[in-house]
Amino acid sequence: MRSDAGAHADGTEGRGLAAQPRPPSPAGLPDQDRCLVMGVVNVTPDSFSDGGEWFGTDAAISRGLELAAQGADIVDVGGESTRPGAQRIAADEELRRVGPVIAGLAQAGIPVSVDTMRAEVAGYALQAGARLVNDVSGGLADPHMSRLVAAAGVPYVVMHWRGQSHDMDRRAVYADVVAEVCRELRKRVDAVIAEGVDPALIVLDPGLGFAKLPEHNWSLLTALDRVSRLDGAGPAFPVLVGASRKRFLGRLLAAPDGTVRPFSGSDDATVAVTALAAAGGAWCARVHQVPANADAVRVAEAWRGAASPGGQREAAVPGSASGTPR
Ligand code: PMM
Repeated sequence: MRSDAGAHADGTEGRGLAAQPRPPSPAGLPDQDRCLVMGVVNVTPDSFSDGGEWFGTDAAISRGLELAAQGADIVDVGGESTRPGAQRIAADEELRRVGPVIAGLAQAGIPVSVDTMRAEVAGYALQAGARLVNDVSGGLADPHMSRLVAAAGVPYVVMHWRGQSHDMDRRAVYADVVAEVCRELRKRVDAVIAEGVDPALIVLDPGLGFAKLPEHNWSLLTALDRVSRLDGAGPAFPVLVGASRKRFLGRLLAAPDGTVRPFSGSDDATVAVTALAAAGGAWCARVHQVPANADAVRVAEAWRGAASPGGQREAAVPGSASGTPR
């Protein structure tokens, strides 16, 4: 007798990496026949992954322009570090950091997202031209955020989050991480919809590294289809994955003596995760280094195309022609 293992809520059988169709982009954002690439500009002196590198308006704008030229579909601008143990900064300082950078990039025609937990900062960022609010707290840090996003009618990233960075590591306790993350995200989705956010504008994010141990991150990465449907049979939400330069990659790549690989040495591993997540149906990968990730999402799309019913579909690569010998 056939086992039900691998059967999905929508009746499709598990087909490995290419099992699930990818939901389209929310209105107002780039839509491609592949996973998108979000390039990161942290306008902070102390972010875990690139702190200090782009601290300053001119340096940050130049970096954002460079990321877009390298193939970023969206540039994510943040002014507050969320590295484990980080303390919060004042809202006016956050605004001072991100406001001119967002304005400069938006004026250049680049799709910009603002990475903030504060409604006040999000409001100014939207006025400056941001098209997406990326809230790592999923609306929990600021009770005004959902209403602001609802009134603005812009896409909203709702990330799984259990509390501020200064003590998030002690919250990394799960009996079944995928089920619990889906359940907690479901509560946030219901709450923001109740505040008026259009479900069609919601993007989900499992919150890799936020109150997660390495094993939690890996479990979530291999269950993106469950995250996308919040472990139920409802419609799929687009899923954003932020694995880039996170500690779990540095730990995976530790030297034989146990020395954790520095974050800048995990860019190749980030590309591998991007390829796997994109092949698994992720909508967007948030990364610090764009070029190889832009290649990876195209490889993944070719993989998905070949694995889909009918197979052998060409990836949407400019200049590619079906039947061209390789
Ligand atoms: N991670 C960081 C910051 N913002 N936003 C989303 N949506 N998802 C993430 O995983 C995420 C994020 C922390 O990374 P960084 O400070 O090294 O950029």
